Amino acid sequence: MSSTEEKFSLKEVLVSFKACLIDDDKDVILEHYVNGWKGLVRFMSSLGTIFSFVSKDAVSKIQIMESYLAGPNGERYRTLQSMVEYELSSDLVDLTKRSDHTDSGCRTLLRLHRALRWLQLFLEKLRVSNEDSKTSTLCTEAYNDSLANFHPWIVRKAATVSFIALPYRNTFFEIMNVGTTEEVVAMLGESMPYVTKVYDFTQEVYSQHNLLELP
Ligand code: 1Q0
Repeated sequence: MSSTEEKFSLKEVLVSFKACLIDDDKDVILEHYVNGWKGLVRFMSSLGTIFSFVSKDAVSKIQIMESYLAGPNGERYRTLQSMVEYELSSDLVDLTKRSDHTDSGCRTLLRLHRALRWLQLFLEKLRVSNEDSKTSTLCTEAYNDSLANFHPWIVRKAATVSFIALPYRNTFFEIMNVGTTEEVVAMLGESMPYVTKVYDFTQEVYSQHNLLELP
């Protein structure tokens, strides 16, 4: 294990979502947003190969976003607002049916954005849970109230079956590498408001531009 992996803690990942917010919480820096997701996927990998079908999809979406960020128009992808303005004004988004721009930044980020809602619900449930709470139940409830609404039956089935393999709450908290249960709860209480702000702001921008149903 490398030294960076040893130090890996969920707190550092959630801090990326704090670093996202600029201009009085009126914009989101995409580089930090993507880094937050990279950290989350790394965390998910430590839960075992059962989630590899999830991480594969998440990694491919992260890579799409990274290629835009590092590409010739990278500056246009610096923030959420600049990406939306650039892609819409340059006709780079398939609005009703996937055709010429199957992997626009807008549709790719929308998938991550929907997953962020799951994360928000799941972590909040974990924060207020007690020792007897089952992580698989919390995760399933969070999923059913968010991402599941956008997934076909077969994906929902695969996802809910994989949740059964989630470790107990204590093990989960240990993997987070934050400290005692009290410290985990405090850390979640401190960082979740930033995740919520990022989620709410993204939702607002997508809603304003009618982008919430991108194919
Ligand atoms: C901790 C357990 C992880 C459970 C992850 C829950 C999400 C289930 C999602 C199932 C996704 C199935 C794969 C494919 C889906 C795609 O069809 C779909 C749509 O994309 P497209 O291109 O076909 O239109 N993709 C998505 O919906 C994106 C899904 C991304 C999910 C990313 C999840 C990353 C998870 C990180 C785990 C963080 C753990 C947090 C720490 C917990 C602390 C205790």
